Amino acid sequence: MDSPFRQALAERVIVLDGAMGTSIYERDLDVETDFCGCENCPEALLLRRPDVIEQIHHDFLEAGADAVETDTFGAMKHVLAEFDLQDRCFELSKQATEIARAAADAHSTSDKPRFVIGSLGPGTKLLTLGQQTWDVMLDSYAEAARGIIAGGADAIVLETCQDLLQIKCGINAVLKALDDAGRTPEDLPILVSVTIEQTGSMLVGSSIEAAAAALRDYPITSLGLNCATGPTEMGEYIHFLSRRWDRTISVVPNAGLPALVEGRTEYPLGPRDFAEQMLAFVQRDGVGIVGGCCGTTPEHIRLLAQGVADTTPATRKVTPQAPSCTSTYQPVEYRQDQSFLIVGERCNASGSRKFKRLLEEEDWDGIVSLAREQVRAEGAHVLDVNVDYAGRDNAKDMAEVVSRLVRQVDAPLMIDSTQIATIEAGLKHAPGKCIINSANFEDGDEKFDQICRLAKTYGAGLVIGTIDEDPEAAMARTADRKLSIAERAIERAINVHGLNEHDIFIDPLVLPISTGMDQDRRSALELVEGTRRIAEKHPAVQLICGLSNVSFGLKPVARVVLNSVLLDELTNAGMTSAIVHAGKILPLARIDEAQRLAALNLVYDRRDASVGGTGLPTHDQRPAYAEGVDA
Ligand code: THG
Repeated sequence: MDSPFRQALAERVIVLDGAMGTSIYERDLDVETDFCGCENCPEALLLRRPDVIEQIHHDFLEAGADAVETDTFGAMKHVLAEFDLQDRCFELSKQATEIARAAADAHSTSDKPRFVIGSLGPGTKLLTLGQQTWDVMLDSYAEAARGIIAGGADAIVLETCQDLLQIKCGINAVLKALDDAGRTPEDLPILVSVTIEQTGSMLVGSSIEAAAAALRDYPITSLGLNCATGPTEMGEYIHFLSRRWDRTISVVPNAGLPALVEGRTEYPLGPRDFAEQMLAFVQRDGVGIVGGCCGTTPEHIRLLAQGVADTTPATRKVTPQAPSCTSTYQPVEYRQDQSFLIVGERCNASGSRKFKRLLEEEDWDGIVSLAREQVRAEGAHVLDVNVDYAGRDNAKDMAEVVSRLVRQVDAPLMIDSTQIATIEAGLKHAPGKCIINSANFEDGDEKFDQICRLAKTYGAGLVIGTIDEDPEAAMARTADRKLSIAERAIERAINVHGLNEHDIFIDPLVLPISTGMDQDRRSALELVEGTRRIAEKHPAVQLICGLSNVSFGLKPVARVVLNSVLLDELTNAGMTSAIVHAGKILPLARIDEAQRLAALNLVYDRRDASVGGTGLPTHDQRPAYAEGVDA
């Protein structure tokens, strides 16, 4: 069931109103009597001067706006708290929405229905910079959203967003408020509008590419830009969205780049130029929502609405972004052209003595350096982060490490823990799109489901290991079991939890090969074969493994050779990603031929051939299923 607002969006370009903030401050209002002493709190006007807000709505509707935004930009509890109004969050949000509703209804006709969009701004605290916690912000946005829903809004916009973590939090808050009210984002759509500064990124540093990649799996109806600059400066980003964002795009610029003139902020773009530049977005980029931010007046909106009525929007041809995770700053595609997705293994308390020591010493800068080294010197695309360590508060450590890495290292994070609380602590601090490592069926469906829900809530990819409840053989040791557990996992993650196939990383599990135990000798070849079968049947899922596990117990030089040779076999079989010590993977050309063949003998469990290089095996000695592997 589509909402009237969504129907309208499907049929025509929607014109929003112009500036609320600058329209208020243009009026000669008194801080004490009109704002109740709350300077810079537009919501405070609702207490004694609702007529001002009503008039502003009326002026924009009269000018031809299809929709007005509520006076709730700062109506979240944590912002109202700065004026000691936090207890009135719901009431003010509802009242503001009712005022907009009444104005919109008064101007609605059957061929021009008018809409009310509940506005939620960024607040005054940045989550990613640690100025507030996820939980407090979630609660705060949810309360304001409840008021907006109760007041009868047609949609909710998270606007002027400066921080992807805040957007993820805000979306979850609105979803919660909708759910509490028995509503859904289908019948009350969520719109997201980010602010790209003149620097070319959001305040926290995210590019528009990162924003689009990190937000695409959320149930939002539109993505676009507002504030900071005029239309011209937004051109490049809107053009990107036009080609790569497969839903509606919104453009809500200021009336040009603000300039400080004699102590006053002035917006240089007049109504005619503003409308002209905006119509170019409709004609060229096929944007579906246009409107004005700071400095735009009813006259700007009048000319815009008139122009839109005579303009045919471009038909867009969208090629969605390749499936990606993101750092705070940039996306990183899951499928790398000339390589596998290299996940650096060294930020792991049980996988690196150095990291463990840094963690014990709480040397956070040292941890940042180790992370940077993997990216800069070793070529890691993504960083695995695992702080599981007996005797420490793992969730606290994860929060600490992640909050530093997301600011200081430009690589997406793989949040690695066996504990749900530790994983969630990491996700609550990461603005970008992470990958969770990992879920499995060892403890049955319930824990698997909990982790899938984390992936949905925080917008993350998910590694799933081929382990199930079977007490005899929990970890799949044969290619058959690897495939069958992988299929159970893929089916459940997609059909029960709505994850994308491309966001699932199946880990067919590498077990150490040379333990001396007979059953372990086949572990690498079962892995290669399992990888091949999973990749063949599910070409869209990602395949990953913790490569270094295979060579536990061997001498360091032997580990480098075995890991590198196995990796080559795996990538040829369809492995797309691996957790590795990136600096210790050698290209095959740099491995001595005898050592390479010895490693292959180990991988394929060719017991008759001597490990070490004499009596080199031929391809004929390889098992049948290794045919076609370019060894
Ligand atoms: N699958 C998934 N995640 C995983 C694993 C996996 N995460 C952890 C692990 N396995 C992958 N990471 C490592 C990290 C380090 C080592 C092995 C696997 C390792 N470290 C050296 C050692 O223990 O000998 C220590 C090196 C040092 O101290 O510097 O081998 O399979 N999904």
